[in-house]
Amino acid sequence: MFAARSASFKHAVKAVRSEHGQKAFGPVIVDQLYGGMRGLPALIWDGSVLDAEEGIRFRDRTIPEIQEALPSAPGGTEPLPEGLFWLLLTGEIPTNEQVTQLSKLFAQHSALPEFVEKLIDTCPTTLHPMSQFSLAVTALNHDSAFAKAYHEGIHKRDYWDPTFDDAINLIAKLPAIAGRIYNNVYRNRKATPAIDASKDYAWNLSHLLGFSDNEAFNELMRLYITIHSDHEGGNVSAHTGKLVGSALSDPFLAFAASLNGLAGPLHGLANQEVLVWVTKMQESIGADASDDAVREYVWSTLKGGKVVPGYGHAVLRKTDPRYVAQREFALKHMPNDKLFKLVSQLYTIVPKVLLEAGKAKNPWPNVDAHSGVLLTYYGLTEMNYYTVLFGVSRAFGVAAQLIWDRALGAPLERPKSYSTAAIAKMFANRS
Ligand code: CMX
Repeated sequence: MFAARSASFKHAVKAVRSEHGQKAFGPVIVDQLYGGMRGLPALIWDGSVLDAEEGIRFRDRTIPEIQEALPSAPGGTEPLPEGLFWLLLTGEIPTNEQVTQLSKLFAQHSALPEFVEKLIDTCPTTLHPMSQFSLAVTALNHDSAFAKAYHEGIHKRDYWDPTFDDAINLIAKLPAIAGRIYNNVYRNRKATPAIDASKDYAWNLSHLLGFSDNEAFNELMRLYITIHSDHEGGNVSAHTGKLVGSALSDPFLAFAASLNGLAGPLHGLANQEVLVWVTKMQESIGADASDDAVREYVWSTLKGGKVVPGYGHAVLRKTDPRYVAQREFALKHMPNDKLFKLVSQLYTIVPKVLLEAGKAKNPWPNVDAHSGVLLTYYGLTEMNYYTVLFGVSRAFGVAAQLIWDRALGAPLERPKSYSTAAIAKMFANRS
């Protein structure tokens, strides 16, 4: 089915390129070279598109639309991430039966090679969970179907096939890795339970962390993994995966690189940073602080030359719909939680301070401003673990992108860099 779909999409790409391939996309200004390439049109990814005002659309569907359209677990309402993966790959909403098949496929491939288990167990518990995560994912390349097929001389047109196998294996094994890291670091190396093949992916992740008795937490994991999966192609983790994959590094190596980018505080690690910051704020000004005290604390963060974590975005110019989805979950499940009230209080204060400070182009909260409070409510209080959950989710987007890149024959990425002297010379005689 994927083979037929990608073959017909190849024709669509060919048609666009033959009609528009030589047209200019717009001016590139020197500031974009120095300014982190903001807004530079440079990549193609059809799975999701980010609009500055509206937020993310997965295959042209907003978050509320996918919440409505994707299959849920029996008795639940939140979308199953398996459905999102299906949507990213095929552009179609799967049936309940198709999603169940995918859950089973992931469960079937969930076991880790023994040496990877040992590798994780060898890590000191003081090593950041994201570093352990990235190490383990890198090591999975030992059994990469793509690397083996490439070595054996596979034809280019068939690259997507072993990439697909690797992608399924990658996503399937992440709960076992994430669970083992969690139990080693925070549960005194407690044994991680086995996957239950009759359950969905998010339930199993929750189970391996020790939270599956609480159905509301399982629902949170379903929503969490779905909305963190993909955020168009240009963000650090998605782009890194694509870039490293473009060298025909296999999906394990490419996604490990994504994880290393996600582990940065301006990207995924912000979900850890938000809780660290909020906790310090509570220690400093008390749990029931007045708006004035909170405002002053936000100002002191800015004056200390630090960012307010969870606020701002390189593309978005409105409140992140992923924040809104999590806020709605909180309003439904924990409206009176103290920390949720503080997060809501920050929502009314931080944007005004950032606007007054006058630097941030977007003063509104992003996805990371809300996730930690939800996890804390259910007892997952270990803040420096939070980005691992983001990482499990991000694999769904990066893996789908890698499969499509191999199917479309995406070339090696190689943009051009310039020296400052070259730029100065280039414009020396122009007014
Ligand atoms: N707090 C303080 N200052 C901020 C800010 C914030 N939340 N957001 C932006 N700014 C500052 C920038 O640091 C920059 O300052 P300098 O000119 O001194 O370098 C200035 O405002 C302009 O930045 P921008 O164009 O608005 O934002 P960028 O595209 O450069 O950066 C981002 C975007 C997300 C890195 C930035 O908003 C930020 O650091 N936010 C806090 C960290 C965070 O929440 N990251 C998670 C993003 C979502 C994700 O990827 O997971």
